[in-house]
Amino acid sequence: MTITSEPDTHTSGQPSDRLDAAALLSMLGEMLLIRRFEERCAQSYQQAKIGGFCHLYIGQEAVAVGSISALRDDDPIITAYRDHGHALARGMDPRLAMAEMFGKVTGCSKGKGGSMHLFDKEHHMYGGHAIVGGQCPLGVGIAFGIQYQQEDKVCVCYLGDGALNQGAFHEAMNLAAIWKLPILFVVENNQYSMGTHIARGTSMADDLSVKAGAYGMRYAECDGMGVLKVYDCFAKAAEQTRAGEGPCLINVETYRFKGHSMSDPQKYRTKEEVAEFEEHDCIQRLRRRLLDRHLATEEQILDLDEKAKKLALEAVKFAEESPATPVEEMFTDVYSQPFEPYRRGEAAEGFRE
Ligand SMILES: Cc1ncc(C[n+]2csc(CCOP(=O)(O)OP(=O)(O)O)c2C)c(N)n1
Repeated sequence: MTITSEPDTHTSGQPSDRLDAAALLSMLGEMLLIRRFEERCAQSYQQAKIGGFCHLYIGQEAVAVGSISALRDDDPIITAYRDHGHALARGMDPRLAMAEMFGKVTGCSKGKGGSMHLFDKEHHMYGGHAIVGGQCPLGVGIAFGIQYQQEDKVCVCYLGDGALNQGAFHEAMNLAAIWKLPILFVVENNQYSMGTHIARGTSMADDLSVKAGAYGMRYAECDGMGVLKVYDCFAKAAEQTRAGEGPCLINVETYRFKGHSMSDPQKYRTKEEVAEFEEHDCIQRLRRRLLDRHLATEEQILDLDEKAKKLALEAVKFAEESPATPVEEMFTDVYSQPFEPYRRGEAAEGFRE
């Protein structure tokens, strides 16, 4: 499977054939919002307004937007720390996402999670997890809940290619397979795990289907620089899982245009390599398709971009003007039960009763 720079052409009879111009423009708008939002994140980080870690999703927007567009609104998703794109594609208010990164009390996790722990229960986005592969068993738990309560939902669990080599991933794959859980494991295969190329750190890197085969699980793969390719792949995989066919491992080939995190000198790859992948930019591919097929005008697309820039700027303003998270918040939202072992007295007594 190779990444191409073709403007999202594909054979007919695909689920995306049913998407009209408005739906395609909406997908383009979401990808633009993620891109512009992240450019503001980078700027704010450089201005020391964002602390801690910050991992940009720029280049990978088609993965979150294409996959989430193919799901139902209440299908739960869970991901790793490169989570801004998933949160926005899921419908999180960009202001809450930015305020979270600024450590403000108005953030989606009251400023206590930061960039790596965006969370939005209302939009069925269950994090943002910093431990590589840690979201996989959690995703299996969500999928088990769906099955146990006989709900008509599919959980989507995103992971980086680096997580393929974590024990947690394999334990999660095993349980999902033997219990036939409604979950899609999605490898956002951007080829690098920090500075390690997948070919150097992962066995059978050129054929990840063997990882699914080892667990008797379905496997699919798609070009992650084409939002409609991603959409088609997920529409089919989700439909099969919803029909009771169990989990699926999906390998989405993509590329991150920026460093692993904000502090990455990128000595492990050449500028030429990055430039080559930038030629396949998912935003440009969908833009070209819309223009070539006369589904949108240049002006409409520019308007969308202006809107995205405005929303990103408003998010920064909102975050800047919000109050910092007060220190007392350190002890709230730690346990779901009112048992707080670091506090003696009434709360703990009440819980024991
Ligand atoms: C269990 C664990 N080991 C190591 C780390 C340090 N670490 C943070 S990100 C990362 C690379 C993961 O790469 P990948 O899964 O491919 O995701 P990507 O950054 O490409 O999105 C590592 C090793 C960690 N967070 N958790």
